[in-house]
Amino acid sequence: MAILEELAESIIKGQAPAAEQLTEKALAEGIIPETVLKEGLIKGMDVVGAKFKANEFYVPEVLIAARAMKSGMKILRPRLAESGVQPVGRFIVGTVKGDLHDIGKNLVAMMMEGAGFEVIDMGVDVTPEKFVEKIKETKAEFVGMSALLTTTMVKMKDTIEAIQSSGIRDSVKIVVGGAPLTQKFADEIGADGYAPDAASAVQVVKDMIN
Ligand code: B1M
Repeated sequence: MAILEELAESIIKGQAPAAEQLTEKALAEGIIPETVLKEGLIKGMDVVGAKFKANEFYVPEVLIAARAMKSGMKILRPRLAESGVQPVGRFIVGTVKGDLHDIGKNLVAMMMEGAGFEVIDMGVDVTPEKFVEKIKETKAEFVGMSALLTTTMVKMKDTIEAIQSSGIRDSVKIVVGGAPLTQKFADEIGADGYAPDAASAVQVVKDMIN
């Protein structure tokens, strides 16, 4: 299936128009949507994630690749829905209360989408109550929190406590990340996982599934 290799390559190179056309072409050739997703789009984003982790790609390359993936997903999403393909999992992500930094959080969201998750992006300045409401509403299995300020990272603890006291702690796995964070801090506040970068966030969540 050379076309799927071409599609993966278009994601890696960040060629949005090619990604869109190749997705259409692959579907027109009769390749099932799930295969186009896994062997084309996700495969491409996997390479992007690995390159980012190895410092071969930087933030701009990842953003451009994510844009290409979105062009492909635009074509694929309705076809996936028709064919009843379930996402790998549901992942809520947001930057915590008081914090407006969203570039890292957006990278995490894009990488997770690229890995086949349904991503519910709550944006920035998300209060503990809003996280709780969204978990209840969407029944997401995973929650990701981002913080870039030493003054806002403590809000992660408040959010975990709010999730705990609303009785839904056992229904979600919580992953945290952001420049000032450490594994030690994540352990102290009772998170289930910590990821130093967006590619690792995907791996941490996948490991939780396994
Ligand atoms: Co702000 N800012 N900023 N800022 N800003 C920092 C973070 C700072 C380190 C700059 C500095 O002083 N050297 C400093 C924080 C100091 C501290 O607390 N330790 C700082 C400050 C002080 C502030 C203000 C308070 C400044 C002021 O107004 N006096 C203010 C706060 C506003 C607020 O949030 N309430 C502020 C404002 C801003 C801008 C709005 C101007 C802008 C944000 C724009 C935006 O995000 N849309 C901004 C920016 C751009 C930065 C820097 C320059 C870059 C941050 C960034 O996007 N990095 C930053 C200094 C720096 O880092 N060089 C700085 C790129 C991004 C890809 O990395 O977000 O770390 P990062 O994400 C990484 C990982 O951390 C991880 O994955 C990503 C990589 O793969 N990751 C996760 C992130 N979230 C994750 C979640 C996960 C897993 C991994 O799981 C869920």
